Amino acid sequence: MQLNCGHRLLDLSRPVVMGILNVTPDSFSDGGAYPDTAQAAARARQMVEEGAELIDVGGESTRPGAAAVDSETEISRVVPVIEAIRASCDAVISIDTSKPEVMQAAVAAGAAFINDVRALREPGALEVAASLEVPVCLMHMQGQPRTMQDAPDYDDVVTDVAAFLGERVESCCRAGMARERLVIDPGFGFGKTLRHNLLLLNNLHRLTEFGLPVLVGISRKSMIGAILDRAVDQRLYGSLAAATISLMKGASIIRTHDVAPTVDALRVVTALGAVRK
Ligand code: YH5
Repeated sequence: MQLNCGHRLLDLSRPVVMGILNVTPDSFSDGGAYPDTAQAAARARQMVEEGAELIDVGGESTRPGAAAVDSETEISRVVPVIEAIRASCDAVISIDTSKPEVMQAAVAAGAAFINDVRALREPGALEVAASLEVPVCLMHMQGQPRTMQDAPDYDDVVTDVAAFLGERVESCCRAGMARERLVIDPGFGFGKTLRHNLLLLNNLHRLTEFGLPVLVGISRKSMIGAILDRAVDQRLYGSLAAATISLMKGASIIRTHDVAPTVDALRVVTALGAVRK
């Protein structure tokens, strides 16, 4: 499987690592109102050197309780960073947004992949994403970020998530998007209890039945914290175990904060392919 990202083809016959680059004000060490562009681009280059092929640039926090931002604010955060990354390395830049205006501005600035935790359900997002002709990751989320962890509820979480993603894939195709440009993601932690997350991880192979690449984001998330009873800065080893399981159950793209350790873990899994017995 390959993913056509305009200036680059992503080869999905081996695992691809997506490095996370948050450009929300609270994610930068200087604590200033705007993230420092040079600092963000340097972090992106470091992740690329460590083996990331995709850099996921996000200017909206989707953590429970985070304040909403308007599209102008989000654009002013992400566009300078995308331009700086594009000018200094050839990784594929992913824009983590749900807003059509931000998708448009980010792709114009050099992003070649859209990562939408709302799976193009915001008004206008489907049409704009279709017109931009870049790959899109469709993620499952139950509810809205502010309240999604209040009372997550499913008949059968794996079947429900698969049905949702299937419906979104159909909507995208009806809007004129090429099926070959779609990626799906169960959305770990987005309106899910620990039990829901574990059921999704253990049955991840069922999502590969769409014949589309599966992206997984578990890095440092609360499910790792809950299993291990560890704070967010102590979740690396647990996250590596989850990344390893994800790959063995069919994931193609792993979204992570910790690129170098994740690349090593995934290389160990990939080594099994050389013996096939
Ligand atoms: C995802 O799974 N997640 S943002 C809380 C944490 C640690 C990490 C409490 N965007 C995903 O990364 N996009 C996010 O510790 C995503 N898939 C895709 N496609 C949440 C996040 C995080 C939240």
